[in-house]
Amino acid sequence: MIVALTGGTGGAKLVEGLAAVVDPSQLLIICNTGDDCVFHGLHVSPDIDTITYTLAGLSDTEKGWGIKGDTFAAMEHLGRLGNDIWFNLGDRDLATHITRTRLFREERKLSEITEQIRRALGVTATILPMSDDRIETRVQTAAGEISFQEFFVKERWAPDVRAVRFVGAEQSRPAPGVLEAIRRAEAIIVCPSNPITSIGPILAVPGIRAALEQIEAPVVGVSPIIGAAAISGPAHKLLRTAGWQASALGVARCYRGFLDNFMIAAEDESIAAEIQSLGIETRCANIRMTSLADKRRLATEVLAWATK
Ligand code: FO1
Repeated sequence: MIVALTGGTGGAKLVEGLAAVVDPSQLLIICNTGDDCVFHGLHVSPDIDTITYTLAGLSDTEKGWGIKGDTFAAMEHLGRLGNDIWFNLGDRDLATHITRTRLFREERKLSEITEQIRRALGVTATILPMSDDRIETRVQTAAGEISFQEFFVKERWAPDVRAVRFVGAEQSRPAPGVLEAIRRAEAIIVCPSNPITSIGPILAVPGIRAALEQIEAPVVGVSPIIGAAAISGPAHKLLRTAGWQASALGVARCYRGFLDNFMIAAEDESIAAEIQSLGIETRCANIRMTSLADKRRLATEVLAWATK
């Protein structure tokens, strides 16, 4: 089983490539849920939905989230009725959140709900939330503490960030199957997601980081940063806030202890030796993924390295 840790749009691109080059029944995705939020009374799990839609071939790969071709009639009318509509929920996407919210009311766990929805959409790969417990990423800015989505979407990640915290992580437990999947994996892929707000919450669930450190199987990461800037989103900003250098070297130091191999951008060749000196095998590649061919190529390179 190939196990991938992911969150956000960057991770979903590599997952799409992995699913195109391995038998999806041999792929298990552990998803960040720190971005989860409640809008209009509905529970939204953005990173789980992005992965589910991606693997179902439904995702809007242009935007990187939601369902391709979705309409926003409900959003428009919600706005007309005076609701906040800065978080765009498409009409088909709303069906997912309505279903998830109903199942939560019927006291189902997030992992069970995720399984039911991915099976309904014909997804063969296994998708696990990092935890069934509620964990909320909160971002502290000069204007006070806001939710991750208020920071990322409403404020377009413009505010300076003083700190990020994962409320509920300390008391949380890995979702059923997460630790077993890590222990039995042939290889673990850390996708090019935001190290602080996508991979960080996964590592903050007690037991997950230790499991990654203990396993024999290789843990192979792909850098989400080229030079000093994230390929997409605020990773460079949040790395600095957390005291790490905003570079592939900073990410390597952040993952030190469980990362065995690190694929970085060809543009970052000058820091490869320094990452290597951390005891992390380092390779340079073209890590940009704009086409499906890019995603397949990078996934093939990562898997060849992870399963050699
Ligand atoms: N991102 C945006 O930039 N604007 C949006 O309006 C937006 C809506 C949205 C709805 C459902 C969903 O699953 C994701 C959505 N996202 C939106 C992306 C989301 O903020 C990110 O995917 C993650 O939370 C960041 O990793």
